[in-house]
Amino acid sequence: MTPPDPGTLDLFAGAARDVPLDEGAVVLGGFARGIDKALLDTLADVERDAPFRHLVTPGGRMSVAMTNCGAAGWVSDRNGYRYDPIDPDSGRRWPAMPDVFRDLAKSAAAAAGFPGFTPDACLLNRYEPAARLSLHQDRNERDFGSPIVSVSLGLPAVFLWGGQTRSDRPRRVPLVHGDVVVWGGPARLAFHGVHPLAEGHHPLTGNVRYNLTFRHAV
Ligand code: MD3
Ligand code: FE
Repeated sequence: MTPPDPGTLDLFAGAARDVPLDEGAVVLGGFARGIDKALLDTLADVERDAPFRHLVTPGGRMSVAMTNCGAAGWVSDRNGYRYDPIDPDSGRRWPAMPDVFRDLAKSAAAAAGFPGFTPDACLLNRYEPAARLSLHQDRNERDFGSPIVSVSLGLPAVFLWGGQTRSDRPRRVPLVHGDVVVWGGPARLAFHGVHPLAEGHHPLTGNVRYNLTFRHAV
């Protein structure tokens, strides 16, 4: 038996798979699929200027590798987290946010009911098998009135959608290549995380999942 190729297996065969998760949160199924190669080529450009690295948080070394583009980038060290216009590894500004990234983020936000989204920070996450993100809130941005737009590329992942408190039992939401999720309004400060990535092979990314999150941070 040949395993299905995740690049061509499409159970929904082009049909929209838009799933409301909660008030203010919606999965735009496959929204970025048509421009996946452009996104990955552009990601490679960003990575050339600002390589992925494993940040250290007050809780230890992250299994997810990260980099940024845009006017500010999310960084962390033993003392805590912040948005910073300078990449601490290079001492230079983060790469500018590419138009193909910004245009996608703005059109996804508008499609989800958040017109006028002006992202100024894009955090790029790279998951290799077993990499995970424990339940957290994103609250380092100055403006909780703006949504966050997230784009999944490469291997599938199980996203954990918690509630407004850490103790709410999280729901599991599968996210696949090309899915875009928009989180705003009452969903903006929900707890969320990502299950350890399963081994796999994606035709465009190999054994890796990328996630881009667009934020209005500064
Ligand atoms: C819900 N990234 O970078 S994207 C993160 O798949 C992060 O790499 C995950 O959580 C990933 O902070 C999840 C979905 C996401 C991003 C931000 C959110 C969901 C969110 C902010 C508020 C609520
Ligand atoms: Fe997050």
